[in-house]
Amino acid sequence: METIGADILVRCLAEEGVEHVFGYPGGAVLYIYDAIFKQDKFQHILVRHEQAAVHAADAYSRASQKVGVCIVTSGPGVTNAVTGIATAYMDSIPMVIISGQVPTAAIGEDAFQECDTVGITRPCVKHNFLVRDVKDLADTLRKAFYIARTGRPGPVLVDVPKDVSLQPCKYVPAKGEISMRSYAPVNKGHQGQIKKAVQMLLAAERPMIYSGGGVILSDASDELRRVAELLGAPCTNTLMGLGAMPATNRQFVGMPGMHGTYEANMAMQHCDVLLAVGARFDDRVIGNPRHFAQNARKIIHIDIDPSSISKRVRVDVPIVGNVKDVLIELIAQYNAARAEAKPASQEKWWQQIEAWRGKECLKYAPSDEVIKPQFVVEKLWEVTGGDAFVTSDVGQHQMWAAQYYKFDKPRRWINSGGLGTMGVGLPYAMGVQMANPGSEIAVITGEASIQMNIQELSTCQQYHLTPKIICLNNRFLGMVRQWQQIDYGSRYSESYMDSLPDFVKVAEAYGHVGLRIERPADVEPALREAFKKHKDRLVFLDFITDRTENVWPMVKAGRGLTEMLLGSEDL
Ligand SMILES: Cc1cc2nc3c(=O)[nH]c(=O)nc-3n(C[C@H](O)[C@H](O)[C@H](O)COP(=O)(O)OP(=O)(O)OC[C@H]3O[C@@H](n4cnc5c(N)ncnc54)[C@H](O)[C@@H]3O)c2cc1C
Ligand SMILES: Cc1ncc(C[n+]2csc(CCOP(=O)(O)OP(=O)(O)O)c2C)c(N)n1
Repeated sequence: METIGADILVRCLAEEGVEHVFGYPGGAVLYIYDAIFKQDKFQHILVRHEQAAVHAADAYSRASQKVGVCIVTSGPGVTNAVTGIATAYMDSIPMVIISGQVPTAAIGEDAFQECDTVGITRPCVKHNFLVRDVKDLADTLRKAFYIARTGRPGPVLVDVPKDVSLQPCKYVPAKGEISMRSYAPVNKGHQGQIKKAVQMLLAAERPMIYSGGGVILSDASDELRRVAELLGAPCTNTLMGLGAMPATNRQFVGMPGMHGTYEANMAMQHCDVLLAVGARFDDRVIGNPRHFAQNARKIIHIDIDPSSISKRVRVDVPIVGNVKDVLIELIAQYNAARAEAKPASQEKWWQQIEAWRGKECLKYAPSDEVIKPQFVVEKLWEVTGGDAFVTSDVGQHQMWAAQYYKFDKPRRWINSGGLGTMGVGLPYAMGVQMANPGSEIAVITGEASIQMNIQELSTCQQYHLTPKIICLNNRFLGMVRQWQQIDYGSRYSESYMDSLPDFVKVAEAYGHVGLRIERPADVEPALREAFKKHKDRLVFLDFITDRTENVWPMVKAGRGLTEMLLGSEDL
């Protein structure tokens, strides 16, 4: 039956099993919105700013493993969305962004609300398409979903000119899985390479597992835990991998890197075999690469993207493939091989790790007078039984959340690692709740970050979204202030937060509950009130915290991974 482009688009989304779409309308997408009005397969969530639509769709994916979907209009709709797209791209999140475009005949004419969407987004998408003919629309959308979720995942944008959404065409349902000659990601790892890795691991006296976001994206947390048990090795999770190995497991040594634990960084530096799984040797993780290379160790690197391998650090055994497939094969081969070759003893290695752990690098000075931000996160963990979905913004609060909320499950910790985008916290919570209705959700944020998308309190009211906002209010751009204190002679250039609103009143104005907490003794009761008494309300908890608390440990930019500052006494 003949229909129009907009209707085909909507049917393709339903075909992909899409249940939620985040978006904001405008002239170029009005036929699409008209088709949305006439369907009942998915719910559209109207945000208050396009940036938030992309972040919400991104978090929807992070929390559910589905492809997130959003729709924006041409011109400013697209440019507003770019920060969200780049954020998802840096963290390899599968998403499809549908953007409206001016009619094909007007492209290049400086038409009203025209921008070169394909050009603007090219460096921050996995792929993008401009659909010029309605006959290509369905196939293009199917390819977009396929590219977004396979291989190294990422955002894919489909630009749809207004006339294409109106052109008549026949809708033909999809026939089987897409195949593309020019795009064929490899899932299974090379058997010979896996064998080499197994031999190396069997001989290792100081093995170390360094796992990252790729484990979560590949849904391979169970396999990771099995490998860790089999090897008996310590395991660290990057900021993007938290929850893949349960934080309460004895073999977990904390996060590595700039604000990682002493024991994780020492083990990364001093191991003899490093098994890197779905992690990309980011500069915030390995510190100065020359310092990292000083210690001789063998590196095995499992990654689905060949371009990630030996990009920042030369590796000895590259294994290109999907983490889950490769770990399953590695477990089988390891079990078969260890019958003949006994693994080397790790007794001394574990004595050393326990000695490093004994430094208790995350210990902080408690206070009865002023609220310590770390204390709030610890209490949040207790009150939520360690089982909440936690989104965060970017800054010191993000690091305290990562350090003190012990994530035992994957996809519970939702934050922007690669781009480090302030303003994601609240829209991320919206996406998480749409994907997991009924779950407890906390947004750990700062008084600066929350103001970057605070208008979304209105979206939360409309769709009855009820995250608990934990604002660690230090009246500073805290992370900037910390760097200025340490590296710029305490010259606090423009890093204070003046003229702050009364967040309690702001929350109330949007129809929510607001609480201000100023004393340590009130922290736990306030959290209980928010999560129990106001279970079905959005609660904004404004915690007035210690102004000058710093995040420790810290590896300064450019320094070696083990050249750590453990506290202000090291300054
Ligand atoms: C203020 C701030 C401070 C930070 N400090 C730290 C810090 O102290 N420590 C820290 O760890 N991070 C820190 N980060 C985060 C850091 O910037 C990086 O985002 C993060 O370290 C990258 O994590 P990752 O290596 O796990 O890679 P990701 O970005 O998660 O990349 C995943 C890798 O896995 C691969 N992959 C994806 N899917 C698959 C699959 N199915 N199979 C196989 N491979 C796959 C990808 O190709 C990629 O190479 C900080 C960020 C901010 C904003
Ligand atoms: C969009 C954006 N602009 C600027 C920055 C740089 N930046 C990183 S952390 C930070 C301060 C964050 O302050 P706040 O939200 O109050 O959190 P705190 O560090 O105090 O916990 C800034 C400005 C950023 N990451 N993102």
